Amino acid sequence: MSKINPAVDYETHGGIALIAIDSPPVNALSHAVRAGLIAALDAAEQDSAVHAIVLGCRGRTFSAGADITEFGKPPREPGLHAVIERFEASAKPIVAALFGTTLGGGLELALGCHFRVAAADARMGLPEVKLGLLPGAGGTQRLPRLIGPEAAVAAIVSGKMISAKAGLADGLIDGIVADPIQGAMDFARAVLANKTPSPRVRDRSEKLAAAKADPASFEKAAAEATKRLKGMEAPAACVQSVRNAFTLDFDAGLAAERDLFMKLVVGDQSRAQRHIFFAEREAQKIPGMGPEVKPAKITRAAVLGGGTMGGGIAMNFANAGIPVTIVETDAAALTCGLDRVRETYDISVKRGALPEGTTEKRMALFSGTTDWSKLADADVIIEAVFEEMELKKQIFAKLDAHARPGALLATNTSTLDVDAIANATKRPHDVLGMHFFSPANVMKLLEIVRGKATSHQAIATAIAIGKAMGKVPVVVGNCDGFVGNRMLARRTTECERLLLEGALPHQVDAVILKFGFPMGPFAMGDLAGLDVGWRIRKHRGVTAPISDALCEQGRFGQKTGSGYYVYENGSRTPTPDPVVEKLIMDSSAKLGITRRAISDQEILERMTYPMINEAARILEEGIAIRPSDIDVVWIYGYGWPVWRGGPCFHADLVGLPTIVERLEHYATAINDPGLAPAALLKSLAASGKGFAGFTGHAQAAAE
Ligand code: 3H9
Repeated sequence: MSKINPAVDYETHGGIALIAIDSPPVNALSHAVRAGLIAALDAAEQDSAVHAIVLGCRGRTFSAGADITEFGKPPREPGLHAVIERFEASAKPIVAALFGTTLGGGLELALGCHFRVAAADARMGLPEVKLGLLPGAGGTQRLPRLIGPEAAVAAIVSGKMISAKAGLADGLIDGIVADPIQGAMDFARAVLANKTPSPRVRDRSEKLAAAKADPASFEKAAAEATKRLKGMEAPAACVQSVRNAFTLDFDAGLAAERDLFMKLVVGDQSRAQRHIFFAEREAQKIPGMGPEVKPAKITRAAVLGGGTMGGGIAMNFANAGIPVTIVETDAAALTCGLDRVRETYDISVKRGALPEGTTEKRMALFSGTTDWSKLADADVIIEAVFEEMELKKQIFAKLDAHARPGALLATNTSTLDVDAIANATKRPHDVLGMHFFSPANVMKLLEIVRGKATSHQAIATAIAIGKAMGKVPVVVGNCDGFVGNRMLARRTTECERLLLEGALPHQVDAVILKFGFPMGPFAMGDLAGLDVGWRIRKHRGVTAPISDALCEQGRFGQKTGSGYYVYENGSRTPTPDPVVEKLIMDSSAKLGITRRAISDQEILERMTYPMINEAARILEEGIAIRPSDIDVVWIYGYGWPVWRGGPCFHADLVGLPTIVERLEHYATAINDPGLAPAALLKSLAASGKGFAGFTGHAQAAAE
C-alpha cells in the first residue's frame, strides 16, 4: 500500500487498482481528499498493468459527502466537479465499493463511477436539502438517469436514504456484496473478463424518456414531495434541477445545477441549516468532560408512571431495543398504560409508518409491575408522575431504597427543582432531569438537566440513552422551565398582552405561521389543553385574564371543542369564534385598555425578541452552555423553523443592536422592566459579534 497523501491510499492487486479514501471520521471530500483522488487516478491511468479501478473508503463508511466546513470559504482546486468528471471520463472501468452511509457528494462521486456495488446494510442518499442545498456535484442530473426522475425527485427533496436492496431494484447500484472492497474487485474482474460495456451515467437516457414525453407524473411526484415544505428555498431548487435532467441536455443541466447550488450555499437558509447540523453535534460536548468519561451500559430500563408521558418515554426504550418495565400504583392503571402503548403502535402500523408485526415485537420488550422490588435490575429509571414536588421527593427517596447502586435516576419534570428532587436521595450525583417533550415517542428534543451534584458519568449515560433513542440531547442547567419552557413563558406573556392591547388570536397565529412555525401559539395552546397552564397559574397565584376566562367557561381547547378557537364536529381546524372576540374586547374594556391596531411586525417582534432576551439571561446564568444549544432546543422541541437557525442565530441575522433598541422601546411602552435588554444582550450587541461572539460563561459572568 502506498499513501498518495494523508487522505488517500493507493494499491494494486493484479490488474486492479484500489483507490481508498482514508479521512476519518466520515471520509468527507475535503481538499486533501479531492487532490488525492486526482493523483491516485493519474497513477492508475498511467500504469499500463492496471485495467480496472476500485474506489473504496477506509473506516466506518464510504464518503458522507462534501466537507461542510469548507462551505463559505474560498474554493480550492480541484473542485468536486473536476474529480467526478475525471473519474467518469476514465477509459478504465471504475467500480465504487459502497458501505455505511454514502451521502451527498460521496454518492455523487459514486455516480461518476461506471459501476456501484454495496454491502447489504449500506444506505445511500442525497441529504443536501437538509442543509438548505441541492446536490451540487451532478446528483440532480445523474440520479434521475439511473432511477428515473420521479424516484429521484422524491429522494432528493426528502433527503431520505435508500437501502441497498431498494437501490439494486431501482438501478442505483449494480450488485450487493458481502465485502465491499473484495466484492468490487470481483465485480471489476468480471467486467474485464466479460468485456462488459462501461457506459457513463451522463450518457444514459432510457429512464428519462417517459418524463420527457409526458412530465405529468414527474410533476405529481414533485408536488407530493414538496407538499409540506413551505418557506424553504432548497426543495423548489431540487425540483427545478431534477426537471432540468429531462428538459435540458446533460451539460446545460449540470451548469444550471451549479448555479442553483451557488445561490443557495451563500443564502441565509442554508447557513442556518448548516449551523444547526453542527450545533446538534456540538450540544453533546460538555466542557470539562473528557473522553475518559464513558456512558454506562444500559441493558434494562424502568419508567415510573404509565400515563401518556411515561408510556411515550417507555416506547423510546423499546424502540431502541432496550427492555423496559413500567411501574404503576395499581393493576388497573398499569393495564391502561400498556394498552395505550399498544394502541399507539397499532396506529403507526395501520398508517404504514411501521411494518406489520412491529406491535408484537415492541410489546415483547415491555413488562409492567406494581412491585418496586422489580426495579433492582434497572440501569436507568425515569420518573414520569404528576408535576408535584412532594410526590417526586417521596418517589426519589423510595427509589433510593430500591434502585441498584450506580443506576441512573432521572426525573421527567418540566419545571421543578432537580436539586431538591436529587437531595431526596443519598446519591444526588446519579440524579438528573430527562425532560422529554410531548408526544415523548415522537418529539426529538431531550433536555438533560444537570443538578449541582450530577456526575459527568450520569450526564454521559443520559446523552448516550438519548442518542440511542434517536433524540437530540441538550444538556442544560437547573432553573424554572430550564431553557425551552423558560423562554416560552416570555412568549406566552406577550400573547396574552397582545390580545388585550388589540390583536386577535388568528392574527397572532398567522404571523407565527408565516414566520415558519408549524402552528401559532393559540392553536398550539388549544391542542395542548389550556387547563394545564390554568392549573399551574392557580398554583403559583398568577393570572392571565383571557386564558383564565376561557378556562372558567370550560373552553380547554380542542379536547372540549373550543378554546381560543372553536372546533366544530370534532374538527381539528381552528375556526375564529365571535364569542372569544367578544370575551377579548370585554377583557380589554374591563382593564381600561383602549384597543389599537397592532402591526404584524410588532407581533413578530414581541413574539420573538423577549424570548431572545431570555436566551441571553439563560446564557448569563450558565443555564445553557452556548447559544447554539438554545437554537437546538427551539428547533427540536418547539417547531422553530430549521431554516431560520433557532432564536440566537436569527437574532444575529436581525442584528442585536436592533433587538436591543426594540426591547428598550417595549419595556417603556408596555411599562415592563422585565422586557429591558439583558446585560449580556447589550454587550454582545455592542461587540458587533452578536451571539456568535459569545465565548462562554466566563464572559457572561463578567458582563
Ligand atoms: C454535499 O455533499 C454537497 C455536494 O452535493 C456538492 C458539493 C459541491 N463534512 O454525525 P456524526 C462530522 S453536502 C464535514 O456525529 P454519525 C460531524 O460534524 C454534504 N464534517 O456521526 C462530526 O464531527 P465532530 C452532504 C462532517 O455516525 C463527525 O463528522 N452530506 C460531515 O452519527 C461525526 O459525525 C451530508 O449532509 C461532512 N459532510 O453520523 C451528510 N459529516 O465529531 C452529513 C459529518 O467533530 N453527515 N461530519 O462533532 C451525516 O449525516 C452524519 O454525519 C453521518 C454519520 C450519517 C454520515
